[in-house]
Amino acid sequence: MAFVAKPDRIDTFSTIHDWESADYEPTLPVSEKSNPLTRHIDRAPASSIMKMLQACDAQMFQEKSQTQYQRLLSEEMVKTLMEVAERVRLILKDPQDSLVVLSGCGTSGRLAFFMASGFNRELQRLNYAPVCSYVIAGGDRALFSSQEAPEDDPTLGALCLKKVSEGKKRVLFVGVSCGLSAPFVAGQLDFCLRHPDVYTPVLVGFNPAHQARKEPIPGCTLTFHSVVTRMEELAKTQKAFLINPALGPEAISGSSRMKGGSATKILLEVVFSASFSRTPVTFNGILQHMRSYEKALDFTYSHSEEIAALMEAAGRSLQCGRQVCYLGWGSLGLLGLIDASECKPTFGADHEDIRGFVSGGYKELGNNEGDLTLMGPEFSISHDDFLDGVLPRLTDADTVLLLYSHSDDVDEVAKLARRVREKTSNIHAAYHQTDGDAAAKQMASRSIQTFATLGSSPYLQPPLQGTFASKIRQREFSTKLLLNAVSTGAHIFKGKVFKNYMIDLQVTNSKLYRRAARLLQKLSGHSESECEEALLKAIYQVDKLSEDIATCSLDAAKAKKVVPLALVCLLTGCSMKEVESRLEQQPIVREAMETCLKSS
Ligand code: F1P
Repeated sequence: MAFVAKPDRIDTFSTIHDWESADYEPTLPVSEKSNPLTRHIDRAPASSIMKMLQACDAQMFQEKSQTQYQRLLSEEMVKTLMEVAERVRLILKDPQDSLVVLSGCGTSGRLAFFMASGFNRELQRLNYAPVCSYVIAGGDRALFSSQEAPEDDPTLGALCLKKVSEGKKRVLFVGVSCGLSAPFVAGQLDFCLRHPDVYTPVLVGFNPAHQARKEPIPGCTLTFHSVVTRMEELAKTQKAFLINPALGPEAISGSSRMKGGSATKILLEVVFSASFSRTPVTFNGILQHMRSYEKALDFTYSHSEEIAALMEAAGRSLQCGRQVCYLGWGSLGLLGLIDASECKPTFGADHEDIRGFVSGGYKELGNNEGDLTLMGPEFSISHDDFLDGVLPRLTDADTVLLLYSHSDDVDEVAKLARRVREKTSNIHAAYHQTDGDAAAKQMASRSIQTFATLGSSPYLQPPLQGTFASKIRQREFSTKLLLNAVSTGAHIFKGKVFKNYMIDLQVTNSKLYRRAARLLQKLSGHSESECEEALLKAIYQVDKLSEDIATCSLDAAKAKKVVPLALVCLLTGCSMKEVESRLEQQPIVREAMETCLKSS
């Protein structure tokens, strides 16, 4: 049987219309649509992947067109950001009884942690009390490992929010769900709406309100959409706030860690830095600050050639079953940890494939639950852990990427680099220099000498504007883009992407289950119920479904290559075991799928 992809209506379609057209994938919210720009990303060389990612990221800053969509730079959006910034100021005036809580699931929760920590550091530097807290679905273990199941639990969300804000009289709650979809966040927003005397809810996401998820949440009368509708009503009197510009579809369909994560970082940083400043919050101030991220984006992609070389190096390592390690300092190190942890649910990666390590480990992070090292190998995150557990096994087939800036201890960087070089010549660095002062230049030239023998090493020096803090944040933004490009590209080379779909995603919560079922329908042409049946069989690795499987928790489902298994079973009618052994013979999932299908 030939590979039976459903006739791809979009192929001809997108040349005429773009994603904003009302009839482009009309049943999908923007955050789940496939991006016409990246349809052939799975077959592209690194340089073309970089061009596609650049074009996709640039969509974030496109101005509002004639369509229904609010955009990042829309007037309404900027005004809402100003209003939220004023609310943060009220919290700062009364730190004893007030609190800001940032919360989300997966990447959104990790960024909530990342920003809450960064904002608190900045507040202390400015002699304010640190008023920011974070909640991540699944607790701190979800900061560095894939824990998607708690995302489905609205009651847990509300409980966690209640716990973190116990005793406070005024709470500004910022819930992030890129797809306006996570029940955990819906539960938190509902809790705020039921306690308006204390809580003001702010929702950050990247779909218009009418595209919020309407799927019923088991055991609960809420839907994400019903909560958003209530918020819209209250937003008219500024008792709730919706920050939900459309960014355009992700480069890899549904991969909200990319643009979704980037825009979350931009929006919240713009709001919070406006509120921390001693000058009035102004429309132009907010707009200019957002535009500075656009400059940082352009600057980052001006280094596309070097980033493409890093992507190729990382891809070669993954292709031969070896490892990519990010060794970072400060917040750049934390971004490395975050990028690495996202690869598991997105690409079905093993936690060893791409790993992050940060100098100082948990001491540097200051997370709620402290040192998690004893929870297992995934939670070993310090450079010492790298030296003890990974360095001895490194070879030239592994890729190491150092992430640091001129304000880090460059001697320490050089020392670690020397030790890594003894084991592998495949070492690279993404180095940021933000100031033109003499000391920084001297340090930079020292590090350039140190790394003269390194592989591709983009020296990132964005034309930064603004305060000390905003320079750091743009440097982080630039690093996030670089890391997302490297890990996405490397997994494309490993065959984990088909067209622009993640074909080996982990199916560990209801959103991912729906996404997988939809993909099966698209690729096989089979009915919804047939695809769901095949998916459940693949998840639980059985040829016949029993009654109780439908009620099983997806959390318990740790099967690998679920979507490829289900697809090949659907199209060939072969047993699970047969398909499994065929897939094992070809480790490149994309090719395995095609080979199996052609030969059946
Ligand atoms: C949250 C999230 C993503 C993750 C995966 C599962 O999405 O955990 O961060 O990559 O797709 O969902 P959202 O609530 O921010 O849309």
